[in-house]
Amino acid sequence: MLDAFAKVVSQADARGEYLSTAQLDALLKMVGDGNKRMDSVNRITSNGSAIVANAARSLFAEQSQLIAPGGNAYTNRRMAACLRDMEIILRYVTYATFSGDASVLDDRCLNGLRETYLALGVPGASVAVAVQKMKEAALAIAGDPNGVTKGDCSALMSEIASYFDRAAAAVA
Ligand code: PEB
Repeated sequence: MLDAFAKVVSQADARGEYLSTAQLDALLKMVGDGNKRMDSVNRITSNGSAIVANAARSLFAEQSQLIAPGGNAYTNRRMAACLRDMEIILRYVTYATFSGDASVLDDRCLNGLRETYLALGVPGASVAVAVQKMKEAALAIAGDPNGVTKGDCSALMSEIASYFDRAAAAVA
């Protein structure tokens, strides 16, 4: 598991080189923008259950076969498993956001998830839709300029979007 710092160090170490000025500058910028990153994680985390519940409601409104008898989210047990899965994925997206690197998301959440869903008969494409819905809600909350110092968060927002896209692509 890497973060943005460990990744640069391990790449340099593999080549037996010192860290380059460009690498140091990029990390310096990340530290300088650290409050934006932590504010985003805090906002997504504290709105986690609403993000999950609203995305799930919207998914089931669009794909009602999932909650009809025989559907993959039919019965309270499967519904609970589905909401839990969405919460797990959202949580790992916040870890990746915090560390500025996707490896924790890849290694501990997405690795083998497609195969797990195939084996369970969980429709991966529907999970991907749910993840995209969580992405929209999370970006609206994290990127809301009200209540914080206004600034340019576009790079961070696209980074966060890329973690959701990665999760959706891993199961679709
Ligand atoms: C992944 N999900 C399920 C299971 C596992 C995961 C391992 C099987 C074990 C169980 O039921 O608890 N677990 C989950 C995850 C990690 C992990 C992401 C990462 C670390 O450890 N069904 C739908 C929707 C979708 C869904 C499309 C969006 O119709 C999910 C939610 N996942 C779903 C369902 C089950 C499941 C299990 C319904 C139960 C399937 C079943 O038992 O038939």
